[in-house]
Amino acid sequence: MDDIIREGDPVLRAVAEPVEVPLQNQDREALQCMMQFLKNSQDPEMSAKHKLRSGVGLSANQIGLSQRMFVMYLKDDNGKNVEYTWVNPKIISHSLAMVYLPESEGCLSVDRPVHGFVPRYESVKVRGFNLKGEVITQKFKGYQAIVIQHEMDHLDGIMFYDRINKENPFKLPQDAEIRSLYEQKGK
Ligand code: SB7
Ligand code: NI
Repeated sequence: MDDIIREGDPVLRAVAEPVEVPLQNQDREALQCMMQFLKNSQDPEMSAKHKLRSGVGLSANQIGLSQRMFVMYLKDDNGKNVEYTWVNPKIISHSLAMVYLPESEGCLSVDRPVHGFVPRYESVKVRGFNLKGEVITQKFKGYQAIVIQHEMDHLDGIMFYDRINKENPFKLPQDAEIRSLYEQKGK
């Protein structure tokens, strides 16, 4: 955790630079290291031994690299572990409908609880490069879409709490269809 950059550091507020593709060895190694961190953070023994906070995503500026890349390691809808490495990702389309996590979001770079709703698109289509430098286009919905948008925000110097309503943290946008991630669609 000592290597994770915390809020207050300007690198978290900078717009990260595009990554050279095909990937340089050092960039590939950084991504592999970030992925290993996420896996360790979710491994009970490893996380206890090294006092790690569990994380499902990590962007490069959170380890001090102002580059447009991040990793994700989480369970898909079938409970299967999936891993993604994204380099120079772009959201090429998204739903109009939005969702929020009722328990709010957290961030490895933020050491305090932050309450409030963070509106996110319910689904996003992302195009970018993977670790091998291949172009990938993939659609994400629900929790994975929320995590993707949290990480993409990091690349633009945006923190999740920037998107929480300042007057009332639990006020939802009026101009969008929005529901809790755990509520049925169309409710
Ligand atoms: C809840 C947690 C995350 C994203 C969206 C909702 C990831 C937290 C770990 N990170 O700080 C990644 O940037
Ligand atoms: Ni974060």
